[in-house]
Amino acid sequence: MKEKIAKILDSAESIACFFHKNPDGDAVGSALAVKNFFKEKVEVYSPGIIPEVYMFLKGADGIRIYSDFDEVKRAEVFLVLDCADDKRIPHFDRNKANIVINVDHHETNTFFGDINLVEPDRASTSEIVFDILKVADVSRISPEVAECIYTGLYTDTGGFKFSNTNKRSFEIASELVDYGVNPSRVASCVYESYPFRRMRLLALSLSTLELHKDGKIASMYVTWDMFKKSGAYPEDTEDFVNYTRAIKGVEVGIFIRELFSSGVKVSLRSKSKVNVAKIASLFGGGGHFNAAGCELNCTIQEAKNLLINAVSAFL
Ligand SMILES: [Mn+2]
Repeated sequence: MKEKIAKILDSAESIACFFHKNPDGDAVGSALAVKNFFKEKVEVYSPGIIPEVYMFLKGADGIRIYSDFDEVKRAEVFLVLDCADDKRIPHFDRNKANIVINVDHHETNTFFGDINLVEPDRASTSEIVFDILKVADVSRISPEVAECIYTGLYTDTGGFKFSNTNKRSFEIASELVDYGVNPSRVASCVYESYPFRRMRLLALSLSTLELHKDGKIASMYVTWDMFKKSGAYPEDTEDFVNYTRAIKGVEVGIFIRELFSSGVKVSLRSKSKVNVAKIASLFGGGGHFNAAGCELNCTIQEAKNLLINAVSAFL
């Protein structure tokens, strides 16, 4: 399968890469690895703004942000990365490509591609992309390509902290260092380069932190008013949810962000026992065992109560 995908990508005249809304380091890293490997023939499209912390990756400033699918050019291959469902790509029109390739590691993947490479046991999509690129041509894996892949693996394992971190993660990381990655540079770019406005927002959000159910559940939220007060943007809330899980005794952390239009976006994190992807799927969302999310058309308080009740049933 990887040989087949490598061949298709290598011989294609044009490739367009896509990933989900609210892109994270794995989504951006996977796509930019492909861009930096196959160069000019690749165009990377994002349905939303790229979080500022990933702008250090080579090619990040060339990502096309689109609001309407009319802005997306026809391509021989649509390569969809780190995306469980093509419904998560707004207005996705597969008829603008000859072939859709779906490369992902979400257990909930819907196999929407013409070719589907889905490996739920992998910590990141980036490392699957790494496999494909190595098959295509190891000599073209530059330090920049390796850095994109490393960033995906590094962020999806929460800096090699989450339960998806295993021997294989470190082996891949070690291999990527051989290809020229500087781990301390990536760590500093990702976790020590936040805009100040993010910290102002975090201070406001942390004041909403609460424990429920004998301290097994923690919740925290961000309102539109807090965005206005801090000058921060929705993409600045990436990783806020991890503060809920960071508390001793907490099994499940809930983070709720008020959406501009209406409704809320919920992020769920668990330490080990609780499958939050299952809980998120009750509300039309999805994700991984320890990290998942969903959107709800209700207020923050309503979402908080709904989620606390749903999570309690799994404790
Ligand atoms: Mn991922």
